[in-house]
Order: sequence, then C-alpha cells, then structure tokens
Amino acid sequence: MDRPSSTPPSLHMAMAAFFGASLMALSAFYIHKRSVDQVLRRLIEIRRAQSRSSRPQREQEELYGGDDDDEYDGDGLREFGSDGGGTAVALRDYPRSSSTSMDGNGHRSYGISSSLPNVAVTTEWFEEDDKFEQSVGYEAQARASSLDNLNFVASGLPSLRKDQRDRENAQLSCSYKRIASLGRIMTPRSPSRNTFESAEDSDEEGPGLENDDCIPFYPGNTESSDNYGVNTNICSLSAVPIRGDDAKCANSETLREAKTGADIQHDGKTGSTSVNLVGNGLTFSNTVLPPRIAGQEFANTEEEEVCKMLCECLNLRKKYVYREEVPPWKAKPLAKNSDPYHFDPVEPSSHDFRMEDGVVHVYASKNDSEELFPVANSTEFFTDMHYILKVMSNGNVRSACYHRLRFLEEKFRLHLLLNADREFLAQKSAPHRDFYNIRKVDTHIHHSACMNQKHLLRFIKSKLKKEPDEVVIFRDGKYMTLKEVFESLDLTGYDLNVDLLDVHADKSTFHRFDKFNLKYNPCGQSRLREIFLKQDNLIQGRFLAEVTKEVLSDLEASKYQMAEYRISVYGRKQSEWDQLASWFVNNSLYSENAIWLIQLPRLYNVYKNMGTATSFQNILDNVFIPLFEATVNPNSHPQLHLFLMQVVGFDLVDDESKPERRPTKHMPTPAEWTNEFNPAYSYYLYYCYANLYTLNKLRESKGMTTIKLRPHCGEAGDVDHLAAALLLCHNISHGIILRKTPVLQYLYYLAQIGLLMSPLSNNSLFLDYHRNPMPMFFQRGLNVSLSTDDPLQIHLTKEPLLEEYSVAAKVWKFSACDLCEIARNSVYQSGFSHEAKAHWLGDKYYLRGSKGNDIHKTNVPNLRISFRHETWKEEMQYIYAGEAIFPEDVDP
Ligand SMILES: *[C@@H]1O[C@H](CO)[C@@H](O)[C@H](O)[C@H]1NC(C)=O
Ligand SMILES: *[C@@H]1O[C@H](CO)[C@@H](O)[C@H](O)[C@H]1NC(C)=O
Ligand SMILES: *[C@@H]1O[C@H](CO)[C@@H](O)[C@H](O)[C@H]1NC(C)=O
Ligand SMILES: *[C@@H]1O[C@H](CO)[C@@H](O)[C@H](O)[C@H]1NC(C)=O
Ligand SMILES: *[C@@H]1O[C@H](CO)[C@@H](O)[C@H](O)[C@H]1NC(C)=O
Ligand SMILES: CC(=O)N[C@H]1CO[C@H](CO)[C@@H](O)[C@@H]1O
Ligand SMILES: [Zn+2]
Repeated sequence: MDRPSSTPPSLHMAMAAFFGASLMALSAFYIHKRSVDQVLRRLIEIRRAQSRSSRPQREQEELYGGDDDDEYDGDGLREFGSDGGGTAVALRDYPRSSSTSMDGNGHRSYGISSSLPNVAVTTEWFEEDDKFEQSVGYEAQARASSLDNLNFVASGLPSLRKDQRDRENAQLSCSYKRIASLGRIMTPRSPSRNTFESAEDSDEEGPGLENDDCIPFYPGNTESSDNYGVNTNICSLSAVPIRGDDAKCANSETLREAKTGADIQHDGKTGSTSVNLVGNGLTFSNTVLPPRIAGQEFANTEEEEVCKMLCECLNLRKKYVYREEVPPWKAKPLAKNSDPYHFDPVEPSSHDFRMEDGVVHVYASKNDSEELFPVANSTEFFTDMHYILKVMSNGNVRSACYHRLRFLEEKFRLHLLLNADREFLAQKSAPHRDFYNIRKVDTHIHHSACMNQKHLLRFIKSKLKKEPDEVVIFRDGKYMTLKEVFESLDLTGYDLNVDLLDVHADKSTFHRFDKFNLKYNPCGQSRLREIFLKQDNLIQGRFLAEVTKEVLSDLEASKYQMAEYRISVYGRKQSEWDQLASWFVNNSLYSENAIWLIQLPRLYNVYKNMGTATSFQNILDNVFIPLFEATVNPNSHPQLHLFLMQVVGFDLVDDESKPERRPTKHMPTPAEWTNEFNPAYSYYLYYCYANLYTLNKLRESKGMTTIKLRPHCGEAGDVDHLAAALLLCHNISHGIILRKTPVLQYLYYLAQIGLLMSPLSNNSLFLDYHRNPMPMFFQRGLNVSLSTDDPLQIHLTKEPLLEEYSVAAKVWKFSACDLCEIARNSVYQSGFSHEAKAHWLGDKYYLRGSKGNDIHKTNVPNLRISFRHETWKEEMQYIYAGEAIFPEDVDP
C-alpha cells in the first residue's frame, strides 16, 4: 500500500453543507421570481409519505439527486440512437432531467411506476418557463427547501454574487454537474485537473464544463479554505476524524449514522465494506454518494426486474466464456525450452475427434461415444443471444443503464476532484517508475501492417540495392527478378518515396490489405505486396520475415513495449497452418516482446464465388482440424505444435458494416450453408467459439497453452455483434459501437470485458477523433487500452504505440496517472504468460483491487485502483441485490 489517505471524511460533510448552503443562497435570489408553493407542498407530502429508508440516507440521496434509479425523462436517451446528437438538445435536457431526478423520490413513495416520467409535473415546470435560469431557479428552490426541511443550517455564508458566468454555470446544473463544478473549485490546481473537460464532446453528451474555472458559488471563501476549502465550522460539527487511514475512523458518528439503516435491515456486510474502503486509503467514501447497499430493497418491482435481467445476461456470459479450470498462477509452470523452436517428440494421446454439425467433438478414444468436452449448441446460443437483444431493447433497462453509466462517469470525476493530487503525489513518490518505463502492450496490431511506412520503404530500397537479381515472383508467364519488377513498374530505387508507396499502392494493395484483397491485379503494385508482405510467395516469405525481424528487434530495443501481432489464416486449405508455422520456425521468428494471434477474415462468400469452398463447413474444417491434429498428436505437425505455443488468441476480421441478416434461433448447420451469402457475424463467432472451446479444454487437459477468442467487434455495423461477443469473447478490439447501446455498455462494464481501442485507426481519422468514445469509456470504468491497429497506414513515428498514447494524452488531456492505468490495463488484457505479467505488474497481479497493484511496477497509485474496484463492486452489488460474490483473483 502506498501513502495512507489523509483527506478527512469531514470533507464530504463540508462539501455537502456547502452545496446545500449555496443552493439556499441561489434560491434566495430567485425566490422573488417564482412561486415555490407547488414545489414545497409536494416535497412536504413526499416527506410525510416516505417511510422507506432512514433519514440520513435520504438526506444524502436528495442532496445528490438520488439519481440512481431508473426514471428518466425520455429525451436523454434519444441521442443514443442517433449518431449526431446535437448539443442544443442535450443542453435543454439537463434541467429537465434534474428535476425528474428529484421527483424520483416522489415516484418511489407514491408507488407510481418509475418508468413513466411524471410528465405532469416536469413539463408543467418546464413549459411555463422556457429559460434555463428559471428552471434552475426552481430546482434550486426545490432543493434548498428540501434541505431546509432537514434543518440544514447555512449560517455565515457569504452573500451570493451573480454574474454572467454564474448563469452559464447554472445552465449546466444537472445535479451531478453541479457537484463536479463545486468540487473542482476546491481542488487546487494539479496536472490532471482538467483531464476530462474536453471529453464531453462525445455523441451522447451535452456541453462541457468549460466555464468552471470561475467560482460561482464561493465568492471569497478565504477564511474557510485550507487545502481543500474545508469549512472548519462544519468540520467540527460533524466530528469526523481527520485521517482516513485508520479503520476505526470509519466508525465515526456520521459514517455510522449513514450506514445504520442498511445495517439494521441486513447483515453486517455493508458496514465492513465501508471500513475497508477507508482502510484502503480511498478518500472517496461511500457516504458521499450512497450506493445501493447490500440487500437494499429495490424501489419498485420494475427496478428489480431490470436488475434481474442484467444479472441474467451476466450469468449467461459466465456460462459460455471459456475459463481455465486452474488459473495459470495456480498451475505449475510450463517447462520452458531455451530454444522456442526446438521440437521434442511428444507421445500422442488416444483422443479421437469428429466434426459434427460444424463443431469438433472430442472423445476419449475411438470406441468411446461420450463426448468429453460438451459445448452449448448453436440453437442454445442463438436463443441466448436473442434474450440479450430483447433485454437491450427494453426501455426500462435502457434508461436504468443510461443512468448508471452517467452516475459512474460523474463519480469518476468526483474522484478526480478529490484525489487527483494525491494520485499525483503517489506517483511522484514511486521511485524510478514513470510513464516511459512501465510496460505497455500493443494489444491490437496487424502483422502485415506492423512496420511504419518509412521502415518499409527503407527496407524495399535496401533490397533493391543489395539483391537486385533475386528471382522474386512469377508473373505473366515468367520469373522476374526484383530489378525487373521495378523496371516493369517504371520505378528506380531513387524514385521511391513514401508518397509513391502510399498513393500508388494505396487503393488496391496497401490500403487495408490486412483485410486480404483477393483481387488479382496484374498491373500495378499488387506485386510489391506479393513480394514484400506475403509469406507464401516464391521466396517463401523471406523478405517479410526479414522486415518482421527488424520490427521485433526495434521492439526489443525499446524494452518496455510489447506487441500482439495478428496474422492471417484464411481457411482455404488445410495446409495453411503448416505453411505458416514452418515460416515461423524456418526464420526463427521469436521475441520475448511479441506473441501472436490468428485472424480469420470472414470471406466465405468470396471463396464460394471463386469455387474454393462449397459450404461454410469447408472453412471450419480447414481452420480447426489441423489444430486438433496438432494437439492430439504433436508429432503429426511438429512445427505447428511449436508455433501454437506462441499463439494466444483468435481474431475475426473484416468490414463489419456490410449488411447482414440477424440469425434466427434455428440456423442451417455449416454443412447446409451452401448459398452464396456470407453468414452473419454472430454465426461466424459462434462456430469459432465452439471449436476453440473444445480445443482449449483439450489443450488444457494436456498441459498446453490455450487460445482465447478476441475478435474485432463493434467497429461498425450492428449491435448484434457486440451482443454475441458479450456471451462468447474474452476481449474485443474496437467496441466503439458500444456508445450507441447503454445496456451493452453497462454490461461490458460489469463484466470488465477488455476493449482494445485504436482511436487513430481508419474508422476514426482525425476529424472523428473527437467523437471517439474512448475517454468516456475510460471515465466510466470500462476496461480500455490503447493500441495501434495498422502502423503502416496510420502512424508517422518510429514508436507508433507511444504516438497513440501521446495523441490521446494531448487531445483528451489524460494525466500521467490515466496513461499508466491504461498501460496497466493493456498488460492485463494481453495474452502474455503468467510469468511475464508477474514480472511486469508485480507478483500478486492476479489479485483484485489494490492488493494486486504494485506501484513500483505499474506507477498506478493504489488510490486509483481501489476506486475502480470499489466502484465496480458497488455496481455489482446493486445489480445482484447485494448477493454478488467476488472472487479474490481476476479472471484468467
Ligand atoms: C475398439 O473396439 C474394437 C472392436 O470393437 C477393438 O478391437 C479395439 O481394441 C477397441 N479399442 C479400444 C481403444 O478400446
Ligand atoms: C441443443 O441443446 C439443447 C439443450 O442443451 C437441446 O435441448 C437441443 O435438442 C439441442 N439442439 C440440437 C440441434 O442439438
Ligand atoms: C522451411 O524449411 C524446410 C526445410 O528446409 C523447407 O522444406 C520448407 O519449405 C520451408 N518452409 C518455408 C515456409 O520456408
Ligand atoms: C475507413 O475509412 C473509410 C473512409 O473514411 C471508410 O469508408 C471505411 O469504412 C473505414 N473502415 C473501417 C473499417 O471503418
Ligand atoms: C481492467 O481489468 C483488470 C483485470 O481484471 C483490472 O485489474 C483493472 O483494474 C481493470 N481496469 C479498469 C479500468 O477497471
Ligand atoms: C474480461 C476478460 O475476460 N478479460 C480477458 C481478456 O483477455 C486476456 C488474455 O486472454 C485475459 O487474461 C483476460 O482475462
Ligand atoms: Zn484491426
């Protein structure tokens, strides 16, 4: 554990009081403008009717908007559907949604369905006074008077100063926003202070908090402002201990008071969470924003149903995703060969396997008929997928998830306000480590585009100079040397430059050639691609191997950067695997800093048209049968066996935006799939999943490494893809479509599915960069990392991964702590071995929460990690109604 926390919990009380007081003051200003009778009357009624929760809890809920239930005004979500989402609309929504949120308490106590916004009240308010400031005034009055009822004494507060900037700030007065701006004032300047001001440009959100450098509610609070602007009066009133690192402190009056309600109703669990929380040095205490506490009753049956549905989705994921029975940190380490490509004959096992309905089934022996590793069949999968789709389209669930996500986002901001300096200090005091010498994994990079343009150009020139007479290609009926190829293209080594390489080669070859361009292009630079960027050409991929080696040695030179390269297997013939493996072994391509994933382009329709495949089953056979053969009897494919030890994942690639039909529950089997259309993404995904699942079970039982499913998903196209991936995949690449579906986004958060995002890559060229949801995802706590995708096409510098981090840091104002956290995530998401991760992240990296963090390795403060962990636990408790079970270790 690093530095103990020292923010007094009293800060929260102080904030609360300040907040209340300033609202009072604001309402005083507005009070002559509008009558508040209606509001008051209503509030008093609510108060009388309320019997649900204990008083202090309610205080806080009201104070902070109590926004964590599922009513919503109907407008906030509309923007999720549309791509654009004007800021004007969003702006208009803020006052409205905040008034409903207050109103929400009313719904609860009256037992009115909370999914129906109380239109009468809200629109009445809103239509009467179109102007923001007036509606703000209302809200302020309402809140202030509710505070009044709770005997908040706002004595000795400075009088309100109002100016233009006040009003601007007030316009943004969604209840959380206001907290954010308040807190911001109290935090001294620090490098990470503005981290996310610009992050608000994302599609679904309204305007940013650009203006809150001003101090609207605190004119000259000099006497009360020590480091954090804590008012000493309030401090002594609440009698909260100053230091938070002592677990006993958590038992202070206020904390206990705030908790009693929950504790009495239920077991003691909650009490201990809060103690832990403080013990962890987390200054962001539960008491600020009361979470749904363990076992707390749901406000109404609808909320309960929403949570049940979400639980169901998470449980479905548990049912599908392959997990090792013995996680790697408990298993005995695999024997490591000093020469990674040295083959020792291995005794074959007696396993038998048969392809049945597109899925390989494994039997203990030829005569056995009992399947060893049964996997869910396709009917079952598509049924479950449809269930997820149904949940996704449910209005109640959508609004609930939307609210939770907003809540998470604001909670993170509040955390930053309170703790940014502490985090910064912790980082400073960790010796030696900084952003440059922590481990970063490039989690998503296509091998055929892994060198940058300049590198490739230099390589081509040097080959032209050194080996002009090498016969490199068979074209148009004759063998050609490198020199002749360039002559046929009317190019000399001197002519070549990056622009030429790009411009001319772009359209048919270099441009997205990772997607595998099958079109034969007799004239033009498809020859260059064939010669330099293919491994199954006349020179047996020698050039590609050489340039790959250069890339690998660059990688090793940088020491702290690792990469996971994706290399294609097309499924056109069964020998592809052996060829690929022998290319690796012959050229001894190996690096401690690199591991490999296999990518399968979804091109069935192309092969079908070309006549290479007759049914979808052919592709599955070609891709999976060799893997099973090499696993059961490594001697049959010695090189493949060795190569598979370096392969950690399986990827599906191709343009996701191509239209496709949503699969029904009963789909034809792959052998029956003989039409010329490409199957849907989820169809591909299921069959890859099912075969990999059986393969991994088999490999694990034989003590071999496993291959995880980590496809490209959510780059474009339907949300179906993401729903299928939720059930089947470990991690996904991109995932930017998640911004359109709050339900899946929330589920991805809860399941902590890794998102390997590449904001610079094609689909978000610089103009779109601003709209990339990455910073929003990061704030909300989704498990994101940065990766390069295609350095050849995108990046300009020698260190593309750092370029990616650097642009993100500049555009989105990520602080050093944020960057280190993202880098840490990238190691977790990667498929590197347990030993490597333990070396890079710390011996106990597999423990959840701050126990698993070692700031001396990761440079991420424990404060940040425990904030993420506690926040996630609270969300899980909320969804599981306090019954969530948290394993000690992370998911393997
Ligand atoms: C399988 O059955 C055949 C005949 O039924 C028998 O000869 C053979 O020994 C059996 N093999 C195993 C592995 O049990
Ligand atoms: C799929 O599995 C379910 C339950 O496991 C079973 O009821 C169903 O018959 C199976 N369908 C097929 C086509 O095998
Ligand atoms: C690898 O080397 C072996 C033996 O030298 C050769 O037969 C095979 O074709 C080579 N494969 C590749 C892809 O270079
Ligand atoms: C790459 O960018 C082009 C042009 O903006 C776009 O048409 C294409 O769909 C993008 N590719 C992907 C995979 O998003
Ligand atoms: C991402 O997942 C890893 C492993 O489960 C965890 O340690 C890390 O804290 C997560 N990151 C975020 C931002 O939640
Ligand atoms: C949430 C999840 O399953 N994350 C996984 C992402 O992939 C890596 C590598 O396979 C796993 O270690 C993580 O557990
Ligand atoms: Zn990619």
